[in-house]
Amino acid sequence: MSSLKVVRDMPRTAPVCGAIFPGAGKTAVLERTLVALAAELKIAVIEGDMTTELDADRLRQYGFPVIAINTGRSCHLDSKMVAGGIHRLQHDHNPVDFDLVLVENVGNLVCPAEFEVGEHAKVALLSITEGEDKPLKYPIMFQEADCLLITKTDLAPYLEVNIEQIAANVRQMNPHVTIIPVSAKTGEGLEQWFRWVRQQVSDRAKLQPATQSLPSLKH
Ligand SMILES: Nc1nc2c(ncn2[C@@H]2O[C@H](COP(=O)(O)OP(=O)(O)OP(=O)(O)O)[C@@H](O)[C@H]2O)c(=O)[nH]1
Ligand SMILES: [Mg+2]
Repeated sequence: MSSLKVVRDMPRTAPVCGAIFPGAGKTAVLERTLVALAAELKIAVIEGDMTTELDADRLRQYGFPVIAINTGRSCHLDSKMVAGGIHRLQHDHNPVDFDLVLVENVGNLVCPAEFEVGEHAKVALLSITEGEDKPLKYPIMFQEADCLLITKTDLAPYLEVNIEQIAANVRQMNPHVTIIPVSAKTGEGLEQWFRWVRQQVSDRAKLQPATQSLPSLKH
């Protein structure tokens, strides 16, 4: 079985992959998400970084399993790495029956968009500090995303940035993407993000009822 299929067949999960720009606020949004959804969902995190477990350590304090994957010289996670992470989850938490596996990809604006990891939904994050033109200059991630979080909206009063224009540029690339402006600092927009995550999990649960074991990884 290919590693892509292993990830896609992960029972009752909706892996979400947030991946764009170092420092866009991926880990900050994940921290908020773990706190907000702790009571209702069993969550695991696969945390990809080129080096260090700094982000994984930030997330471990919330009590959910966090698998750290160092990609070394590679600028993105691939499906084999994520499948390996899922099997580590299975080994440490048997039987695996997670409602949601969140995957933080390496912060990078090109590579993570080009390599599938088998996620059921892809979330891109773009900070308002990056400017309105980035969706036009780096279109691939925006074309691939199911959801775009426009992050750090609390900084809007200090910047000359037009959030409506960012959203319009993204829609030009991808008319179907769900766009949610958020601030992990003030909490603005996060309720809408949590609703979107819950909806992904419930849609996925309807498609694939829970099972008690994972498919084996052969490659
Ligand atoms: N003002 C403001 N700062 C934020 C917000 N979210 C994150 N930050 C700050 O932005 C910096 C990067 O946040 P992270 O959550 O580490 O970003 P990341 O995308 O996970 O970064 P990498 O994993 O290194 O690519 C930190 O200094 C955060 O405190 C926000 O909503 N508002
Ligand atoms: Mg991070």
